[in-house]
Amino acid sequence: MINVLFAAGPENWADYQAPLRACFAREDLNVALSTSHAAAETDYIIYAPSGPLQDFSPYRNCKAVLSLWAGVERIVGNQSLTMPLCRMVDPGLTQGMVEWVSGHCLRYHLNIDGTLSRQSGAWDRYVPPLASERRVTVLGLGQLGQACATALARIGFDVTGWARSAKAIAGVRCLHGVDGLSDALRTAEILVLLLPDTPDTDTLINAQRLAQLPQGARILNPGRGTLIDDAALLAALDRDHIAHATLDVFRQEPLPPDHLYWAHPNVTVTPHIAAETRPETAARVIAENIRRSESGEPLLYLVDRALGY
Ligand code: NDP
Ligand code: OXD
Repeated sequence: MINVLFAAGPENWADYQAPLRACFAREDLNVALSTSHAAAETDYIIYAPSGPLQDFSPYRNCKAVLSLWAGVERIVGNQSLTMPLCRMVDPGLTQGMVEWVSGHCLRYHLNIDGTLSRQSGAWDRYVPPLASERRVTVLGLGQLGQACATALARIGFDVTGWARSAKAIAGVRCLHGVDGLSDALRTAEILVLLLPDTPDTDTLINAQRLAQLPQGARILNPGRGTLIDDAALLAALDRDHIAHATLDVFRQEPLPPDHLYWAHPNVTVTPHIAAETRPETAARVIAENIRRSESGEPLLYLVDRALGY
């Protein structure tokens, strides 16, 4: 019997219980799934940062912690976590992110906000350029950034991507390193942030880097709030260097009611909904990883604890 502890919070239990059981059965895994296994008898832990479990030290026989979240900044530095940590790479989550990013890029590209606010009776013909004339930069070319960059290139956008290491992605101009970042920013009419929250990415988008963006650039941040220096972004918005920002993630969530982003006319706030882990598809990933571990195969989506993602 394999004891799997669901420690991803009571609010998720109802949604995940049935898909997980179905996937364990499909993989022929003899699993006891519960929200309350004895610590020493727990083989795997399903984790979310919103869940109650933060001290992993009693789980001395646990073979892996399997996160339901893609971003692991709230667990990766946990000193009590001595077992392998896998993050979530879920086709449902990826598809959600592709839809959110593509939708908001098209919204900016077609000036949909401006068109909707012009219902005045004036026959004011705004003809947008074609997507091939619109330069979009995606910072972060991992599971999500790569899928979004590819989708944007398929729509026809002129896409540049940037990551820590060199990449080759069909239809995307791939850059990396410090020089690559300046190039990637210089051309970004629309900038998409899909980097993880790590010490290296903290406040990457500061005043100096915002100044490198073209006049009138727009920013989409579905990555993490820590990527942006908020004061610098607000200043760049106030002087119209940045025309608009759509922000899904924040240093403090929920975003406090008195935060300047809420009232700013050129900011759209979305409440961390860009992409949600989907129980049906995520359960397959969890079951596949337990199957792999039990048969001695390498785990999928292992987090590099030194890099922080
Ligand atoms: P991945 O780990 O697959 O990709 C991360 C990417 O960022 C990689 O391309 C990596 O480069 C790059 N990167 C990391 N550090 C640096 C750095 N210092 N300089 C340059 N590039 C760097 O993550 P995902 O694509 O799966 O997810 C990205 C983030 O999206 C998550 O960490 C999370 O914060 C956020 N997210 C937000 C959601 C939402 O609803 N708003 C939902 C899910 C995720 P390299 O390829 O070279 O390693
Ligand atoms: C995640 C998220 O990291 O929802 O999965 O932000």
